[in-house]
Amino acid sequence: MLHRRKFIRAGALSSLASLLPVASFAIKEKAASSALPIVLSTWDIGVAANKAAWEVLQSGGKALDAVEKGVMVSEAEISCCVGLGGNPDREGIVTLDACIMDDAFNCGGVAALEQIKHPISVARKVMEKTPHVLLVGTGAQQFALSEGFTLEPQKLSDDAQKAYEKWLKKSQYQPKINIENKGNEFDHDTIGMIAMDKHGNLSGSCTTSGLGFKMRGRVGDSPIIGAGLYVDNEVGACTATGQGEDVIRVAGSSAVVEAMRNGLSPEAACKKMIERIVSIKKDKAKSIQVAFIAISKDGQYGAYAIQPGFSFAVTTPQTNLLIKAKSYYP
Ligand code: SD4
Repeated sequence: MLHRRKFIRAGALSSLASLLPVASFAIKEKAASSALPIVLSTWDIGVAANKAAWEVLQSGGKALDAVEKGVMVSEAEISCCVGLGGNPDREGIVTLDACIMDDAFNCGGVAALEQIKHPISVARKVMEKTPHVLLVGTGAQQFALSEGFTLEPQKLSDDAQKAYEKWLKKSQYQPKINIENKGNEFDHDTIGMIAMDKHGNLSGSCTTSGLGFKMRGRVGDSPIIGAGLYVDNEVGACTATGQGEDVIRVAGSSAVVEAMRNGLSPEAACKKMIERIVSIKKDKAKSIQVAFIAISKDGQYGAYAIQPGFSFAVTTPQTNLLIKAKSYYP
């Protein structure tokens, strides 16, 4: 159950961070400790996820632990589309993608992982226990089992079963803006989370069941470091949601972090990448959604989307908000 009511919708506040003067890179090195810790995550499902992350952060825990614990809430929620409760691919099989990145360029991911409840935790094991960054398919599943994860039954949730049966009637691949799954605007198939702990260290996570009714074997941006997630502890962190193919082609999250390195605020950096995607897609941009959220090293945060309807959850010592992001199209 989401805890949306506890949050204030504060669209106007989303611009506050970007109104702060752009700090020079040297100043950005000094995190504004009064604003720490901070955690941001995508969509309304971020509200419940932030709550779990906040428990780690406020007790002095590491951002890396917070971003893992936080998104595990969404992965475990069977009525949510992020984990095994999500919509399947065209063959009727749920495949999960996830990645995680810490404050020292350590990173790990899994893609097309089946029957494992917490892909984010497998991604963390890939990061910590293997010489690799990304494991996919049966190899990722074998690795998970060898690390003590258990195999869940290959069964669709009731909602996903209904959605799949409906989809099979036409078998058309046509994602709907902001409603990639289940037809409920509060249910999303992806959560990206970025956090800075009280020591000023950044980490991020991203986990998804991917676009519903995707081709078998399709992998989106979410498990790809630089696309769905990027963290540079000297500069900032970013994660993405929406049409993964269009995030991958511009190395979206990495590009947002680079824009912050060049002095843009988090919101301005997200906006710049959204504008680039729109200019690449031309007219087709009208029918896709992509959104970025970002935190800079000095504790500013921001977001930007192609379409209206994207919200992100922000928790700091002073705030606990669900913010409607600004968008390219009104
Ligand atoms: C993907 N980026 O698999 C994910 C989907 C998503 O909200 O973010 N949906 O392409």
